[in-house]
Amino acid sequence: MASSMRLGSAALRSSFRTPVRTSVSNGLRFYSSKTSSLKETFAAKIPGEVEKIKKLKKEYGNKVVGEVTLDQVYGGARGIKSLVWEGSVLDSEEGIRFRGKTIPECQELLPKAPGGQEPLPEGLFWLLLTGEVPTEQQVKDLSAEWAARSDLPKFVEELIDRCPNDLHPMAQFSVAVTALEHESSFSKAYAKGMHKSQYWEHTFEDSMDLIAKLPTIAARIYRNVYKDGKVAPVQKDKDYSYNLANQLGFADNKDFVELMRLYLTIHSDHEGGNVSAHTTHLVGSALSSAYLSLAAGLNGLAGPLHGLANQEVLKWLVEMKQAIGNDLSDEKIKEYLWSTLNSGRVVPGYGHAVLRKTDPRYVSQRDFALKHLPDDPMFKLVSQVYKIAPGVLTEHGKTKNPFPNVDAHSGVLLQYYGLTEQNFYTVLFGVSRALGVLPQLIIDRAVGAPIERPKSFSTAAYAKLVGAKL
Ligand code: HAX
Repeated sequence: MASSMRLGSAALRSSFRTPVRTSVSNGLRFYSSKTSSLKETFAAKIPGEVEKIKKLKKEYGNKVVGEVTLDQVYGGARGIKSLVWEGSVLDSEEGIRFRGKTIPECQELLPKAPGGQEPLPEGLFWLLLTGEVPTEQQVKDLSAEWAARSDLPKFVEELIDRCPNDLHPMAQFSVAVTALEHESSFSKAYAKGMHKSQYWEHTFEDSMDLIAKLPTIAARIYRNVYKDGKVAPVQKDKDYSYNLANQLGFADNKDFVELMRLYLTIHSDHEGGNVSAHTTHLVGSALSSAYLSLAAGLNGLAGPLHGLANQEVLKWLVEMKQAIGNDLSDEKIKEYLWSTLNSGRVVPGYGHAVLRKTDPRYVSQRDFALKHLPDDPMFKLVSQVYKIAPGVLTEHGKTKNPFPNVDAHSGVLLQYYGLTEQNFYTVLFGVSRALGVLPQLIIDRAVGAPIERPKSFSTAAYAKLVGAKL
């Protein structure tokens, strides 16, 4: 690995000194000098990052960073330190920081659309990949870049169109992203015989293409399943979130567009151990392309204990509303929460594997609701649940975290603007998640991260290891 890092750094230094303007170079596509601006910013950082890791490993490589108990082995690897994730770190009390910045700090620092108040997710992508807050112009260029790359191959459009309407939107999403493998610059170059130093560039190109196409894929699924099947073309002069909102059919409402900007920013990254992030990273470690890696991550996001919880929450809230009507008294909410728990189900949107306080992603969505929809009956219900559920869950005594996570709020915001089809919600989550997991995939390939291969044992072997007689 060390030699590939050395070669990578040298090759990068020479290949990125001058802006690349050609449309095809060494099998890599460059759309304009603007493209290389993000690429150059990132490329300039690689030698330093590689050096840092090398030094850390050389000087501290044999230091112990933690111990592992048998409980952790059988407990879903909770808390075991074994992953590297540069974009974000999750503190159990404080919540997520993106490159050291809290959500409110990102809301303040990242560029916004003209007249907008929420950050543009383009800026977050830049921050996650490079560690730097981009300028407004850099973000504008990135919006244009993604719009320019957004066309879907015909066969992918047809593939989506042929999916039965009752195939879950997340399965359709995964099928479409997997099929884009056909376009993979990485896989084509690998098949021809590519040098390790080029891995990251092809991963970068694939990631940029993939991210650019996600809104069109998402909108095509939505319009096919729930509307007339017609998808508006991407507007090349508009930002990513505007285009997603417009293609879904909701851009007439500028508050919905703002919601998309916030939503796509805050759902992107939540460090490396969650199922979608870890899966994308793991599959990528086998040198599967960005398309195959993200598709795998999306399949994990589609599970009800992970991303699908945002669909489950709204379904659960709607059922609760039907059951209790307009009586949102503490007693009624408490009763409903207990009926959920007593039927052996989890309260969706509550609890977390790492967090032990209210998720700041929940808080930022609550702030949005307080600003834009304070009188919405469903928001009032969500607020009441927020007041009562932590006490009930604490009394129930199982969950380590009785507070709400990101999924407890998102559905209520979407339904307020008319996007009521809950089964679609996780697709939006998936579009956002790509903006968090793909920067790490590019970084993985740039620093020469190895194929992942933790050790497993059988129960009999663990018993022997700890000296147990079973
Ligand atoms: N309602 C009822 N019981 C809950 C609970 C909840 N919201 N959260 C946890 N528990 C239970 C667990 O099921 C577990 O019970 P058993 O011992 O009987 O298996 C016990 O409390 C201990 O769990 P934990 O250690 O607190 O939580 P985990 O790390 O095992 O799981 C989960 C974390 C998020 C999966 C869990 O809290 C949960 O199922 N929450 C509801 C679903 C949800 O909101 N998922 C989205 C999480 C955020 C996310 O990934 N978004 O994409």
